[in-house]
Amino acid sequence: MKLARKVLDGDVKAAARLISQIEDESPDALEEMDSVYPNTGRAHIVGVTGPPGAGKSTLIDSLIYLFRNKRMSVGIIAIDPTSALTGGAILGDRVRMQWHSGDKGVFIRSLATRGWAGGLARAAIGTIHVMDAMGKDVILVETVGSGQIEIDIVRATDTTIVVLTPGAGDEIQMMKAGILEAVDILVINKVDRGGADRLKTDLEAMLMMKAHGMDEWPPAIVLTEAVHDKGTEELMQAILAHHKFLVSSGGMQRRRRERARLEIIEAMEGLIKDSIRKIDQGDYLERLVDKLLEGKTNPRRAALEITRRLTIGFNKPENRGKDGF
Ligand SMILES: Nc1nc2c(ncn2[C@@H]2O[C@H](COP(=O)(O)OP(=O)(O)OP(=O)(O)O)[C@@H](O)[C@H]2O)c(=O)[nH]1
Ligand SMILES: [Mg+2]
Repeated sequence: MKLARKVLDGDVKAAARLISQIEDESPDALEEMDSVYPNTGRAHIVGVTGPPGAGKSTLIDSLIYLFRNKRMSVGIIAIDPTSALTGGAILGDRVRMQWHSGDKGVFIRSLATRGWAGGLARAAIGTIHVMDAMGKDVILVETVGSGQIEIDIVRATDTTIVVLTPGAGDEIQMMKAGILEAVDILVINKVDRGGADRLKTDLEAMLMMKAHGMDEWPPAIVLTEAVHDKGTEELMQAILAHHKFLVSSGGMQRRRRERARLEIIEAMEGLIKDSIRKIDQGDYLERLVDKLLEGKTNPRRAALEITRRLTIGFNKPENRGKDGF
């Protein structure tokens, strides 16, 4: 519980260590998080997604300044599912964003894939909670691409920003892949390259097809030139306006509920995967394999037998504390 207490006091080093424990799925982190969870729910969580190189980090860099000017503290989480392979993008983000490293109101953390994608989503949500408990007013989460991780992160945020650039047809494809359903603010960046109006018209047409009820937020489209810091003030205003809308419409509560549900499901998946791994290591599975080969069981019956055993395992008093059962 020692780290958590320091995190609640805004201690950056303690927060960094706790996040590493979360990434490593350390049992210590579980215990620490017991003290963190009750102190969350205050921050505005903003997801910034879009294709590689769209200008997400450059925009976030500007947003940090703008929020700091309003005396709001900021947390940044840069998630790169490919960095395990390339190692490049996150380093790039660090180099740019370390500008703010002397500022106590800014906390930046990168997360990379180590294992399965669900693990990364889990680590991201844990990191969001840590920054929230530290007292950050806004937490910006940058993700690249359009894979499952995006969808999971989008489900974990209050406001979803999608950054696009003119002249890229495949970006529209990404929108069709489901992100459009969740988008709150669409940014067309690199307006200096030309073709922004055309993209804007296309996007407006797509958004028109999405039905909007009276009590729904109509997605905003903001044009920016991140490298020249143009349009970024409008982007910040759109973020603040969406936050205000969420609070007054009850949408915030709905999203938080969805996030809590996602976390329980992630935790269940993790628990079950761990158990399967354990069973895979013992000879119990081998005995079932023998039985199957001898024609004494079938795969479904064997799986049911394992599941029954798991349930018993979860309910054992000595496991109760550990796994939260
Ligand atoms: N011409 C122009 N270039 C821009 C603009 N905004 C960003 N860039 C450049 O685009 C490149 C990519 O910018 P980043 O901010 O790293 O983009 P990103 O979306 O974070 O990239 P990844 O994290 O690698 O996916 C950089 O060289 C930026 O300087 C803009 O408005 N106009
Ligand atoms: Mg980036």
